[in-house]
Amino acid sequence: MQIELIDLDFVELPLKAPFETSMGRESVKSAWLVTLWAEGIPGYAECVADAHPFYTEETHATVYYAWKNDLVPRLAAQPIGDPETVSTRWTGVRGHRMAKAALEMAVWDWFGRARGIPLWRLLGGDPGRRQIPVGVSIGIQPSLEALKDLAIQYQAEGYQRIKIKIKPGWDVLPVKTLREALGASMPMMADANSAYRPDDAEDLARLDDFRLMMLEQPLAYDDLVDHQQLARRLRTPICLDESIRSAEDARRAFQMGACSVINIKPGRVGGYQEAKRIHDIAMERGYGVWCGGMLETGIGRAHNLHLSTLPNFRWPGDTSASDRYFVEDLVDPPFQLNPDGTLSVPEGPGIGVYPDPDRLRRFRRYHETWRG
Ligand code: OSB
Ligand code: MG
Repeated sequence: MQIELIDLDFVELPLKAPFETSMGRESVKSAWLVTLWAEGIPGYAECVADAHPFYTEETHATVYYAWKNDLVPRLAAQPIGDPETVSTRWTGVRGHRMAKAALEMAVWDWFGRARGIPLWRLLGGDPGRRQIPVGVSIGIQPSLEALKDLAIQYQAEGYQRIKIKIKPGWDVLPVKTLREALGASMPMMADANSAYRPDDAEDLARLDDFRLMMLEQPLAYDDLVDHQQLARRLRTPICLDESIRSAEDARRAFQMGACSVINIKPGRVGGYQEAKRIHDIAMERGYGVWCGGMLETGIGRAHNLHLSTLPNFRWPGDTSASDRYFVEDLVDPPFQLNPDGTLSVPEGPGIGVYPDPDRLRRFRRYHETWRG
């Protein structure tokens, strides 16, 4: 394929309820949507960068300039024969993984559409995994009562695992409350988004009483060493999110015992190719992964479901149904939770969904077209 045109759409979708974490509070989901055009066929992806550099350092602004100055000129310079080769176009360009990922993932979607096959096939997914087990990630709530009500509601809807956001002062009591409310057998976990310091190990060890499946990213966003020390101290397995940006990070983390699980988000690690490498490194070493989320619209959600068909995605993902986030998603029909707590992988070519034109018009705040 030779990229002929790129449509950039900046969208804002109101969230049903604000999402609060140790990093802050969000009431609106904003994102760049990328559409690559070649031979009259589109390739869609959503960039997971946020407005502010709280989760990683990337923002809508850094993504825009990385695309404009470095990534798009390299990508559009010559035809692309195979989506596996996309990352070789930006050899020497450091960082900007979310910006790289959106372009690479749009190329993968394009190849799926051009060949008339669903993306999961192109990625090498397991044909037996067409329904993806999913959980839900619950933000910090105004009260224990509110948390309990929400978790019970999601459990009743059929979500297979409940994850809650924690921070110092909102950890042991919320976890204890939920364990009692949801019952001994409900899979539960907690995500701190780097809210703790190594000195907090004693407090974190109190979470060991509640049989959490894992504790996600308790310490610094760029750390492996302190997590290694903490992992020795806790019975609860450590899962890393922010700290793992590449397959090399994954190799180091497993080698030193900094974690025993990785939350894979293709946007965080630079795209599908790197995500697959991390998946494979974990599998070779006997560890599992699961697919995280970034409150994506239906476009990013579809991408995450296709990735989750790979065989070593062992735990329910954060890819919840559209109505957990939005009154109206960008895609129509929205993603719905099956009664067995799964989301179905879309079956059409590529990611199998596209932005609804009417909704895109209503949610779009800015548009730009680039010619290749
Ligand atoms: O740390 O996994 C995270 C949302 C935004 C940024 C970071 C994270 C999250 C979530 C929610 O936990 C995942 C989702 O429901 O998409
Ligand atoms: Mg996380």
